[in-house]
Amino acid sequence: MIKAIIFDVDGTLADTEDGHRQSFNKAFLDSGLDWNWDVPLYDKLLKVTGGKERIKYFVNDFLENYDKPVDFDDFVKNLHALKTRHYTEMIGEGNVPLRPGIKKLIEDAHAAGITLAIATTTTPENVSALLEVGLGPNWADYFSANGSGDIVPKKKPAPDIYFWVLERLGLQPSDCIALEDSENGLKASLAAGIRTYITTNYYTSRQNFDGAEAVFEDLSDIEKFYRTAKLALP
Ligand code: XBP
Ligand code: MG
Repeated sequence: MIKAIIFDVDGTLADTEDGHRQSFNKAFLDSGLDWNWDVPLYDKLLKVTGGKERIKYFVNDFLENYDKPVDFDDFVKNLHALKTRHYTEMIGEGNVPLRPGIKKLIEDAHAAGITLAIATTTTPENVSALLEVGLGPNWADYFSANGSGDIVPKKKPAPDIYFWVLERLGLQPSDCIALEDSENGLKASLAAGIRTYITTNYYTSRQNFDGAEAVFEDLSDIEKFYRTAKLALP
């Protein structure tokens, strides 16, 4: 019996990654940096989760002859905060809808008394901005735990954020299922012992999903997902 569904955010609840990419580029422009993450480069950079970690990955592994500022950590933190402002502003304009079937799944599961939670490496403000638009001002009422951002030492593919959520829910991994979009996310949820379903997107469709219970392009056929995951919904 599934007692809880744990949702990843970026790429799963909504197709947000290109919005992140554009927001990084706006922050670079504002900061006078001639960095531009085009889609092919961002596809490579998505190997690293977490925006701050991704900026450092870019500087260390993709830039040549770049003199890091002395207070490099502060520099990255400030640059990322600027990116988050751009991203939340963009999301607030309401042009990034929840992916097909997501709203119905959340409403059906919540109505049936299934516990819902979030396990993401993105920044908490990004989750609020997305779900205020997608689920309304009381979006947080649907979720019993909201694990996001820097609250754990290691981000996906480490399982830390999933362990953080399980601990808050007081549930065993076997009581839950996870919904993810990426190989990093799947590695994290599997390492936490949680059966995981995948919905793919432009950036993740070619990744390795060995170990997933099932892989869907999206949840537009939500009844098929309910049958596959043996969810007695609605
Ligand atoms: C996806 C990520 C995040 C976003 C960018 O998170 O790895 O880092 O790409 O958001 P998930 P931030 O799939 O776990 O939801 O810049 O706020 O990290
Ligand atoms: Mg994701």
